[in-house]
Amino acid sequence: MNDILQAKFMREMCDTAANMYRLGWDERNGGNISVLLDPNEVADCLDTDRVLRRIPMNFHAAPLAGKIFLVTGTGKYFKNVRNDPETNLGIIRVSDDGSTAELLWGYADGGRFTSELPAHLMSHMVRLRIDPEHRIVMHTHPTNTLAMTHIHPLDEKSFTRTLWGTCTECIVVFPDGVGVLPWMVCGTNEIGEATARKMETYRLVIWPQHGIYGVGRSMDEAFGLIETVEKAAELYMKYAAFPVLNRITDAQLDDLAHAFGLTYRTDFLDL
Ligand code: 2HA
Ligand code: ZN
Repeated sequence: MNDILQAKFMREMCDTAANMYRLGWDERNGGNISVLLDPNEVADCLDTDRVLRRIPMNFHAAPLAGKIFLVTGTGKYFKNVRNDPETNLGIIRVSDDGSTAELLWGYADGGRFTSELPAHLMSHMVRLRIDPEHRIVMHTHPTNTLAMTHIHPLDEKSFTRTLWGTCTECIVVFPDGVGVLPWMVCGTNEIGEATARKMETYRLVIWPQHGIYGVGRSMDEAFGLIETVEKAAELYMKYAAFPVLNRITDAQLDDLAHAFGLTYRTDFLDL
């Protein structure tokens, strides 16, 4: 058996949580990450026949039956993940009927998975239908993105257009734009279902005055999407109060999309 703490997926989770904390996005227990694991990589470092605990999920995730996830723990701080992964993280397998999480490793102090598990697993279900190589769901509280939801209209067209307009790389990184939910109570099946519905067309979903979700095939992809939105929101927060003299026009964004061969939300521009 290999040492699970040295597994690539574990190191990547620890490094990512530490990095996000360092960026100031994950105060206290803010934020959560789930990673769909390769069963062979898990079997290299864990006896997958040994279930430590069975934890009810209070929603059904039957399409994910048998799938194994590395998930941050509820009430746990990103700041502490790297120093104590076995307490702050868990590896769960979705039971055959999709209603229970079978704990294979972690949550060593008797803890359990993030309160946002419904949004994570429902988003995994939707994204796996769209992209069989999908792996990561990431939720965090990036400062400027949250600030922007206080002062900018929340319709997806204008929010995306503003982000695209802040700097040239944005439309290249997220040509599919950003989904925006109305403010909702977090941690519920309802916000999970609403988030997953947005994930049918977006890889980024904003929860106003709360945070953001990003998804991807890799940690770098999910993180890179969120990082780019946060950079755009930071720029916006720096210039929003000033008279704007120069901006990227809709025609220029369209030129950029053509130059990069992008399929993008043309309905978010007025061409
Ligand atoms: O896990 O971020 O949305 C703490 C949160 C809840
Ligand atoms: Zn949150």
